[in-house]
Amino acid sequence: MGSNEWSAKLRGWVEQAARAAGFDLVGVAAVRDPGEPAAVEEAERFEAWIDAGYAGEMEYLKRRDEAGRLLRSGLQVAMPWTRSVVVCAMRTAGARSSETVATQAAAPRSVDPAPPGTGWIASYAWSGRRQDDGSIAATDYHEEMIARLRAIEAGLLTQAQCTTRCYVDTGPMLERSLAAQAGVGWIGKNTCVINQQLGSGLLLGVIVTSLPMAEGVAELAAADRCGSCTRCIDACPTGALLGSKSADAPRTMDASRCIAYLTIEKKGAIDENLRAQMGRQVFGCEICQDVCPWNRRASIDVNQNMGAPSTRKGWDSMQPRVELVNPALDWLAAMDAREFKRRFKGSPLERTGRKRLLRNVAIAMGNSGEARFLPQLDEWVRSDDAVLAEAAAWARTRLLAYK
Ligand code: B12
Ligand code: SF4
Ligand code: SF4
Repeated sequence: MGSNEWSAKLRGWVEQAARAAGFDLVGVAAVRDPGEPAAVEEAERFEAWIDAGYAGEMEYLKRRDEAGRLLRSGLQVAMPWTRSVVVCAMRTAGARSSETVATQAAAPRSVDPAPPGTGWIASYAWSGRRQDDGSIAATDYHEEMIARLRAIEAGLLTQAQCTTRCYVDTGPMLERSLAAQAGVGWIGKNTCVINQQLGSGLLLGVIVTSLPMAEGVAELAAADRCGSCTRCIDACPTGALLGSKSADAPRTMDASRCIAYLTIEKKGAIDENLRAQMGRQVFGCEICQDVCPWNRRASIDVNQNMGAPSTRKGWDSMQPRVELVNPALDWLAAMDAREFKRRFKGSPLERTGRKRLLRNVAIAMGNSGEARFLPQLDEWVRSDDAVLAEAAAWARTRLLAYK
């Protein structure tokens, strides 16, 4: 007969299983009762965030149940049966890149000097799987991680009597908050989960379970190590981070100003007042992570709390695709629909699509100071795609002003 609660033994088993599945970090946390002060505080914080308009046009974050409660304001809103979560974390292809890009002593960063006329693609989207011919085909962490979570889930169901669900990104929950409760890391002023050893170049996956914690099995919450630092807040080009010098400053962002939102999520035209600040980012943004001292210090050793050193399993499908580091803007611009599909099918860029990527490339060209991009922009100004044509016209005007 299987266990019907999280004993220390079962937790030890799940930690081993997660490492065997290729995760770098794992933690277990009890789901808070909705009436608990910390749960009420979190629900109120999330509601206030939505009410302030910080979610921009991300309508899925604003969904409510029939009683009017925000679906993401607490795990038990959408899934009343939940009692605990297993939170797993895997380093991004970018965080792993220093180990495979032979010329780099450290992972390449968006804030390092780069060849003129190049853009930046967020390093979580660099991942790929090596093919027999030596090339690397794009992969997406959602699919890679969900398969690994399901392998752990299958094992868990043989060890314990419970109901489970696996989620990567898309579940009705605040994954970062659950990760903090499970001891994966603390929530930094850049709003990312930061692990003391591995930094914040982490992707999260969650197994929700109906298993309660056994009495005396404590959670291992990680200490907050931001202190009076404000590097991320100071470096954010659009002023999206709303924290302060104070160690207990809120860890909040106005996502409607965040370049990751503008480049990946925002459909249509991007607010003209934010375009110049977008710099060369064409997909996502990592500036507030790249300036964080904890990412400089990140090593490949897993937090002592979590046990053995990081496994290399899972590497096969999370290899960095070196051609996506500092991609030339004219290389991206020249990709027709077929070439875009060939390069990005199966990658996180596929969902954002070529149309939005070209809009972002046009803006980055405008910010580049490189007059050689004027003919491409002239061509786009005549495009049938009104959003691209308008972004190109803006970029053209900006480039001409550099002269
Ligand atoms: C919407 C979303 C975005 C939005 C908004 C981001 C944001 N900061 O809110 C945009 C598009 C901007 C975005 C960007 C990115 N994202 Co995103 N995103 C999400 C998503 C789908 C929902 C997050 C959400 O609900 N945000 C709303 C705010 C209010 O929630 P929150 O930040 O979780 O904040 C809560 C906690 O911080 C908590 N809180 C605040 N203070 C404290 C203090 C304590 C002690 C505790 C316990 C809690 C707590 O209260 C808040 C709730 O009100 C999650 C997946 C998920 N389901 O959770 C991924 C997720 C957060 N994103 C992720 C990633 C990787 C990114 C990018 C790095 C991608 C990129 N390179 O461009 C950037 C990072 C930008 C940044 N600095 O945050 C990872 C985070 C990994 C990590 N190490 O933290 C996640 C978990 C996806 C995943 N499965 O791995 N993202
Ligand atoms: S991801 Fe970029 S735009 Fe968003 S908060 Fe961080 S630095 Fe600012
Ligand atoms: S840059 Fe400083 S304040 Fe920002 S997340 Fe890192 S340690 Fe915290």
